[in-house]
Amino acid sequence: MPIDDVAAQDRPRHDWTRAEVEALFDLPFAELVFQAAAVHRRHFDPAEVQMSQLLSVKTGGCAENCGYCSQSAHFDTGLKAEKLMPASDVIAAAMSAKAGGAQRFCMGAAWRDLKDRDLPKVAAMISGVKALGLETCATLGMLTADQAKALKAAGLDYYNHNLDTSPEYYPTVVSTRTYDDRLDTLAHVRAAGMSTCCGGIVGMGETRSDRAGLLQALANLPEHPDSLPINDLMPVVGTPLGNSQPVDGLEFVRTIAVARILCPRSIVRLSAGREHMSREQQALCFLAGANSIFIGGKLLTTANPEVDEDQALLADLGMRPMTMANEATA
Ligand code: SAM
Ligand code: DTB
Ligand code: SF4
Repeated sequence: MPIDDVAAQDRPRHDWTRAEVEALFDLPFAELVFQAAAVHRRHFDPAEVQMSQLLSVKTGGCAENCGYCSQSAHFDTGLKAEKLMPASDVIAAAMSAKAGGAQRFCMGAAWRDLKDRDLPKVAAMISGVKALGLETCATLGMLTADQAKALKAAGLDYYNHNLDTSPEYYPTVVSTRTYDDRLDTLAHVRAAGMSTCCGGIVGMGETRSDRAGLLQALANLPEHPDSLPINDLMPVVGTPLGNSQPVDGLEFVRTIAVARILCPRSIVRLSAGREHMSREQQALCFLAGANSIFIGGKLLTTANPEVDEDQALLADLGMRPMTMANEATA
């Protein structure tokens, strides 16, 4: 194939129709994974995996009613609410995450929106973590345009704000905010010059068409998310989705594969849910184009594989940490 055609085949598209995305989902499994793996190899070294680590810097008591979340004040999940952590404790946790192999440190707060009074403390955490040589990410709920600029100025590289599911299924999962609220915050994050981390959750009782709708919405954003996390629901007792039927493992792999095809240059994260996935399912996800994971034994409030387990998995698969931009010339 002429070089121009090779380049053109993965030109970012922002005009995907639902029918096109559903048609990808409907491909025979091996054909879909083969196509996704081919896209993956054109843009990334398939042996490389980016590693992020999460810390809940403010836990529980959240005013939103996201039906999947352990931290919503609307549900009795038995989680103990905690105040915003001191910046020094967050920086100490980031230091040990770095020692365990993390490349990006993601600070999560159970807030509906960031309050200006908390900005100085959050900014101190961000600049302290950045000074350790880690990439910084935060997920703090809705932001104003000015708050996004302030976080960028403090050294924030990524902001996580998920669309979670299709626009039409969203109101059945959360009713205290709208899809448009999410899109507004994402626009502020892009305008401030930060990278976006934006994805969703499968296994919330949604249909395949909803999964297609989520990926369509992500791909049709003005810019593809820089990081695209696909979470498999961690069912939390006491939440409305605590008894959800788990999504089939092959369907989860399909979701990763379609994300990779729609957003060829995004880092696609095999996010929450690895705790209940086999090594073989995770290997299929990597083959289908996932190239990022959360490491450390805990996500925000729920379990994640231990570091030694992941080291063994990656060694057995012949995979290694992704070369980061700031290391490329070293
Ligand atoms: N409060 C902020 C917000 O909602 O944007 C940040 C924290 S929130 C916990 C970040 C994301 O974690 C959610 O958007 C959702 O996609 C994911 N998440 C939360 N609970 C989850 C669960 N039980 N299983 C899988 N993913 C979950
Ligand atoms: C994302 O998409 N998943 C992460 C991160 N972004 C913030 C959060 C997963 C949370 C899983 C449930 C918990 O541990 O509370
Ligand atoms: Fe609050 Fe975020 Fe949990 Fe929703 S997902 S209840 S906004 S912490």
